[in-house]
Amino acid sequence: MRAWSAPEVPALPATGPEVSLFDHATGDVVSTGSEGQRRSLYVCGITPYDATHMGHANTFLAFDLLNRAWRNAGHEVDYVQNVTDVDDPLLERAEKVGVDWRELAERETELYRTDMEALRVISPLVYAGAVESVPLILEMIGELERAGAVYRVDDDLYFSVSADPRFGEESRMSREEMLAIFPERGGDPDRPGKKDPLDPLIWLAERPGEPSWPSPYGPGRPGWHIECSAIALEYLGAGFTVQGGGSDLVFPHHEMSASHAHAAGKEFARIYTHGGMVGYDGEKMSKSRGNLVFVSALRNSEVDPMAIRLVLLRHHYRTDWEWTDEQLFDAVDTLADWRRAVALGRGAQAAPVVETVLGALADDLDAPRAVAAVQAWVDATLGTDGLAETSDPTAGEQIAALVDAALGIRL
Ligand code: 5CA
Ligand code: ZN
Repeated sequence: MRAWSAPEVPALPATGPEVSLFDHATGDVVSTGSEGQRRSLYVCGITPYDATHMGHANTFLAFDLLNRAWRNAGHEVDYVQNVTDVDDPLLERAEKVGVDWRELAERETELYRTDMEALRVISPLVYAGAVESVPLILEMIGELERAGAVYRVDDDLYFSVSADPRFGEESRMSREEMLAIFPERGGDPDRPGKKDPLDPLIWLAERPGEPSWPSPYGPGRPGWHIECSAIALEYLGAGFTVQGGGSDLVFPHHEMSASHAHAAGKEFARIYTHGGMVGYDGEKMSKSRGNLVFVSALRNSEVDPMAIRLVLLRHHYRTDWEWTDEQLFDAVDTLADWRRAVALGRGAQAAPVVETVLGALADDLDAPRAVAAVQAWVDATLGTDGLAETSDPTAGEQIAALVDAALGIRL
């Protein structure tokens, strides 16, 4: 599937430090460094039945910061993202609004692409839909079947979590916690005939009126977790660097995706990292609750996407927070100051700011610290009467390049 156009990213004069990141599986901030120059990232993408909201934007921006931090540290980055273009919520919404599910998915995916472009998010090298990935998914189900990890309930196929001795390593949840969350996140613990209530569906036999694809197991469609497992392993290979997504995916989604790989005798990600949940009006922003602030709606009312980006960057990616319009108004004013300061050309010394910003981002993507360092430079530059002896003749240019390359904000 086509991704979106990548923004131009200026090269920086300085190289950033090696990046460290919080890993959910170990509970520690760990180095993302490993052998070689390549780093690889898989981020769980949208289910395209509605427009991109601030929660989605926050997650994709967090991993855009990682992509940028790696590039600024001199690495090449293989970035893959999926789009869940066939799944229950998409089919339900299509039915409800009387639109063909393919048309709904294509329309919302296209809107998402324009939102990502406007927010200057670097596009993935591979943007893979579930539908186009059915052959890969069937191959992986075959591998799991040969490993004895698959069984039938009626005509549906389930994955046996007991086939993975490492099951639970990613989320580090107790069985009780898993059992409590599983039904809220698409699981069906009570279905008769399952070997373990936590076993997830990997192939759903054709239901009347729903799309299906032929398979050796009968016509049907893929389960959700196997989609990400198969796509990540195909395009990034076993043992890729980071699996990313929002914290709503810690369990079961990322646990099951990893488990499928383990049961097939493969490593999955080295590090599991999650963005915090963005709320609005007291609750997690979600399509099912309907408490949404859409990126496209703000863009349609002439809001500068760079101001949206700045609002998100002012929160550490791992924290949960609430969107308010005041933060947006404030970001609009801040951006105006930043633009005024870099337009002066000459300003306070830029080199220490470059070092602080790259260092903050390499330290578990500490964007608020990076933003504060830029703000301090802006305050010093705008507060300077005339040209101080220590002023830097090309500071404006350097800071603009830094803010663009590291934070993704074009001034
Ligand atoms: N297609 C699946 C992932 S394979 C999915 O979760 N789709 S989604 O459209 O519901 O979410 C897309 C991405 O945004 C996921 O990484 C999800 O974790 C993240 N996300 C969803 N809601 C929020 C929110 N309120 N705050 C932060 N991130 C969110
Ligand atoms: Zn996923």
